[in-house]
Amino acid sequence: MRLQNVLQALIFIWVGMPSILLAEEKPNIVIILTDDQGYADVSYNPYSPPEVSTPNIDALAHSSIICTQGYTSGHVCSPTRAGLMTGRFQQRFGIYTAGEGGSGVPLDEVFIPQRLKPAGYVSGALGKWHLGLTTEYHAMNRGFDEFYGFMGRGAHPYFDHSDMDHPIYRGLNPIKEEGYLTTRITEEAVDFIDRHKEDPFFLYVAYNAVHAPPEAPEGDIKNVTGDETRDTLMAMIKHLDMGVGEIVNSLRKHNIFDNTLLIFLTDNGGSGAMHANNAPLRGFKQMDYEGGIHVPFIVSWPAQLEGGKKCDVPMWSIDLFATALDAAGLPLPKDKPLDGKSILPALKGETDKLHEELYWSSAGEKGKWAIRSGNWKLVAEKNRIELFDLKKDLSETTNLSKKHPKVVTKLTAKYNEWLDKMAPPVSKQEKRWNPDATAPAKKMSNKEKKAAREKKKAERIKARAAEKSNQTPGSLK
Ligand SMILES: [Ca+2]
Repeated sequence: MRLQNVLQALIFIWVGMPSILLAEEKPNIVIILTDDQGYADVSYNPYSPPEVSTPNIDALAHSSIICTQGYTSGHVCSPTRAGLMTGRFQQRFGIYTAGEGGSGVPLDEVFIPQRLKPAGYVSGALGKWHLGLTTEYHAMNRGFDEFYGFMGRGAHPYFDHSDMDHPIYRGLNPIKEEGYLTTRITEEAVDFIDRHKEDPFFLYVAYNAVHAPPEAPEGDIKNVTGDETRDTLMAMIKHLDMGVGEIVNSLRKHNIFDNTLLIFLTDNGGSGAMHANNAPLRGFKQMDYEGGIHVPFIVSWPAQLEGGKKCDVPMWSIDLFATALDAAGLPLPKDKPLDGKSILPALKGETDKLHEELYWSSAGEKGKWAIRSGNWKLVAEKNRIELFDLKKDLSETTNLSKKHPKVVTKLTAKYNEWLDKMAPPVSKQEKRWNPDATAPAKKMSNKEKKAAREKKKAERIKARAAEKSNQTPGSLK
């Protein structure tokens, strides 16, 4: 080799080195998303009742930053997931309800792993997908390199995986599976970390625990509260907590915990049907009171964030996309601009505000929506609007709408302005609740009555046909 070539080679190595080093320093990103877990069903919450014991989640919380004002963008499973995976208001692409999200996120939306891939990230999704049932909406076709879990519907049995209409998949292939699903998801997470410890990776662990059905290994169900569902829920939480512990241990074992951005949160508030406890918050899943949308939210990244702290800045699940890009040193996309923001500046104490407003809407059918602006929050259902001051009244006990009508008017206008920019619901339900749609019919002639009956019949036939082709059971959230 001539001297000039040697020099050129040396320069090449020298210039190339920083980027190689940088590539090695890219953090792993792990999102643990639990399902329907109560706000007080983590024992680090001082309001947690005595039967709740989550030692592993507590240990993680105490070494991390506890985000005390962490929200999800939906009060049920699928809309939250759609917002989380796209970093955008899910209403931007017409998803307001679980049925709409479960039928599939429009294919022109971009998911987190698609943006991380160019930076060398390998991505895995585990557990519950609930963002479309058919192949084109499968995690493997939305940027993930690996998938283990089930695709559609909110619920999946924990022990019996024999229903091959709704199978467990590995990658794109349905598999015959055995074992307690929470444990299986944990094993898959640990295996993923073992195999990819040398790469920067993005691991999305979407436990279906502790969503219905209430099922746990028999020996773990202790008669503690006198409430069988609650006791079963505790056993389910025990396995979920063990899973979080194993994921953390696995990262520690490989010496990659410090440079892993790990976010733990729940997809919506605890479920009333599962006897969850959301203290001190009001309400449950499917509501826009705090108990439906304000969730356990923990962020760990020892290499960059000082742990053992709390962050009181309002933030939400939609922010995780921008946060992942920020952590990976990647630019924000210009196409499909994100509505979420990186939460890292808030976690580092560099800002005390990320969003002027947070919005919730499940569109017209149920007529539920909410907006949070500073400490004010409006919660609406049909024509009832309540106003709360969350700073003084986190439990939303005192409706201040009569005392502060101007605040109600201002926030209602802001909500309407926001909703105007959102897409119509993909299910064709109305965007806004329409009181006339359910009003009793005025006096009609027999001829008019007959015409109305025929119109309704045609609509029913059409809806049934749409439901058939959609294949998403509307009752499952
Ligand atoms: Ca859920």
